[in-house]
Amino acid sequence: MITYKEAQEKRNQLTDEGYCIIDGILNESILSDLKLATARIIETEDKYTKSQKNFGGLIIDCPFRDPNFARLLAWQPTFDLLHIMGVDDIRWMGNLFLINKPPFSPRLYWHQDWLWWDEPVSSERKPMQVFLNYYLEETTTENGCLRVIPGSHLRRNALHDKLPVAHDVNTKAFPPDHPIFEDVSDAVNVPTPKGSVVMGDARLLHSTNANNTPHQRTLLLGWFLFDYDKYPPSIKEAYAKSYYSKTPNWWKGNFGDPLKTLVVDEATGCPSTEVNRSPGIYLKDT
Ligand SMILES: O=C(O)CCC(=O)C(=O)O
Repeated sequence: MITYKEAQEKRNQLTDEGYCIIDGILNESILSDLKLATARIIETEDKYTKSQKNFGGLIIDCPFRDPNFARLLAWQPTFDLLHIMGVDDIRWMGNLFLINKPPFSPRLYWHQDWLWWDEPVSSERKPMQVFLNYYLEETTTENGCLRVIPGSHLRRNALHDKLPVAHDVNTKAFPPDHPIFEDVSDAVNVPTPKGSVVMGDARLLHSTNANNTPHQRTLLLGWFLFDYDKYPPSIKEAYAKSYYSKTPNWWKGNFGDPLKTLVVDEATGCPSTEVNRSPGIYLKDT
């Protein structure tokens, strides 16, 4: 179990650098169940994976395809840790992306995922929307581990001006020497042991290495909102409009019960902010 001091160090790293890694958060029991669940989906989606090879593999939003995904999304050791890290009122955005990098597949492109760049809160240090990447296999620079640019969630980087709007792009249209795949000098690799979780601020520039091995590697990525009670009403409303309706598709039986308290609030009718994925004046130069 992580100590209070270690949890504060993780919290500081998430705030200052935009990410942190916690090893050994998943035990063997849930890991083997998740491996079986994801293997079944990967097999069914084989055609998709093959057709999307240039996109770095399979990326599919599938929270309701297996009850073990509910177990993962409400994983108590993660929530216990987040509370020690000082995170309150955690909500779930209703998604879980299975990301599978097949053998010998290319890099994922540089991008950030913050949706509300018109909002002044975008320049604040505290993490708001955070990805939790649960790695089911060990990742290394050889099999395509995550890369990040520490601090790029708070400070403008040369790459920001060269990148197209994230997830709007057909990466097949970009040659391998395009800046979205660039080897920037301030990037760091984030190798992970299996069963670890990487937490990342939605504003952080991130990508992955290519998988240059004959083995696939898989992770499950869920988006969470930290300290949701402190969000500006315009952002809460925007999440309500985009994500509230995704969550009533609960699993059969009571698997999803622990997640019900994590759903974002319903829309209230107050003015909501519009999606703007491009950092503007609220991303500072220094
Ligand atoms: O593949 C990974 O390790 C991370 C992928 C990721 O964070 C993303 O697709 O945004």
